[in-house]
Amino acid sequence: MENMKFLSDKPLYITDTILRDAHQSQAATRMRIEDMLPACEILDSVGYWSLECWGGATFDSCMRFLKEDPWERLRALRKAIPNTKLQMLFRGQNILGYKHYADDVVDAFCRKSIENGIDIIRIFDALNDVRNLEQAIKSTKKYGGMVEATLSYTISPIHSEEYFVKLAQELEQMGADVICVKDMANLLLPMDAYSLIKRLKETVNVPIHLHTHNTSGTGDMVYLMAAYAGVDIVDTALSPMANGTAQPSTESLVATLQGTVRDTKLDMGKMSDAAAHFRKVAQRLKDTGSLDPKVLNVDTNTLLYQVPGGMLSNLISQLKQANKEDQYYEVLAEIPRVRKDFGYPPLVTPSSQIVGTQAVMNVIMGERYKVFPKESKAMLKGEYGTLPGEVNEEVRAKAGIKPETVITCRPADLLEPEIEKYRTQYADIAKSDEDVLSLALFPQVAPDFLKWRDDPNHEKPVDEVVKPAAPKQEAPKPAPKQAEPEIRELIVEYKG
Ligand SMILES: [Mn+2]
Repeated sequence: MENMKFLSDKPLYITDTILRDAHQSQAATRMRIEDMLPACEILDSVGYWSLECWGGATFDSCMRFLKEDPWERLRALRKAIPNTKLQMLFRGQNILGYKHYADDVVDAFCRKSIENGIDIIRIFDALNDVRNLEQAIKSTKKYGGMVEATLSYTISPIHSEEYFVKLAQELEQMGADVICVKDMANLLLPMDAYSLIKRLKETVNVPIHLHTHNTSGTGDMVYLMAAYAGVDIVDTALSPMANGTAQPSTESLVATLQGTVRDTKLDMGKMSDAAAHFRKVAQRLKDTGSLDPKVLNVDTNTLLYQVPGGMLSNLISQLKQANKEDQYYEVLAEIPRVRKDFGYPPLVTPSSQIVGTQAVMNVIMGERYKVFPKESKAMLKGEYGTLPGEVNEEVRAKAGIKPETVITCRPADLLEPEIEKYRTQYADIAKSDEDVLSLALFPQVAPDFLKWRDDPNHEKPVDEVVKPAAPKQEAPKPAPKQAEPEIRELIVEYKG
């Protein structure tokens, strides 16, 4: 140990993801508010820096699968957790949806999130186009929230350490209170983590928050090396839903650092009590088939193909549906090629769905780029922002996009204010501004949900029990009406 020196002497702060990313990554975001509330008092007393509990896929999942009002969930959590900061994940100009929204919608969403109980908003953009973070950063600050501006970490010829250090400087200048390194696919290796965190600490003044998963089995080592390099905060999950596609376990890291200068000072006894509760929840999710134990295995394909773990399981189920399971490895090999043609976007919602779907189409159609889902075209046209690297112009031409029509301004500058339009459109079903936002983000799901919610005779859904060995089941979806396939219909629930 003589050669290893901590580059910080402050306690390491912990964000626990048990209420959001842990079950999003392991159990298709199926944890319900009833699973959370009994443990809230104890979670609130552990001493966490924050609890991640909202945003990401939880909003969609609440309405689509659980028949829960996501806003009501947030208010219930805030009431039950009065002392610990509550944190959410926010996709920049995409908010919690899959397309760009106008600035007034982004502003209203930040405002309502904070009013209903959120303290910290982690804001990312799939392409790391900082213009897509501008409005969310501005609005979060305006309503008194803390901004965690985020680097979507990936590996490519474009994404060097230098690239991320420069990006972090930019985000600090834009007003970030904290910089998050979001390694959604567990691609950041321990030695690279040490080097990157050290550089970031030397370059920016705001705290650095590291987020990884344990998909490829390196997560604990990543956090230990980052702790040595002086990272301020890391994301872990309580042990019952830790590891595999979720975060490394909180208790293991806390124990590792005990007695060092970076001792987290978190209460192991209280965490053990909270874990006893979530073990039961994890068991229920296993019994109902939402938590497939396969996600707990180390999957080193992530390291080989640079594809997030959740994306792999989705590819398998998509190929099964198309009866093309035998082409799994062809699709895996096609993903990096599509990614290169598209200018190396990091693979995170929604770019992971877009690149993944395009790769599936390229393989199962028997001809590359015979079909372009409309989201692929939008991405190549610049509608999601500037792609990090050079786009293959032949591919762009095949998609029918002329180079001179590619959008180079901030995409949201082309959008007129939308919130009044939504308010009018949904006047008959929206009971609040929060409802208007739910409807604006999920027009296919929210109307039915709100009708169900406001029906005094509605029945609570019962868990559909899936045999443990059976594949995950999705709610039946209406057949797509468009001529072009819709991402959402083809590939659902990639995890980010
Ligand atoms: Mn994540």
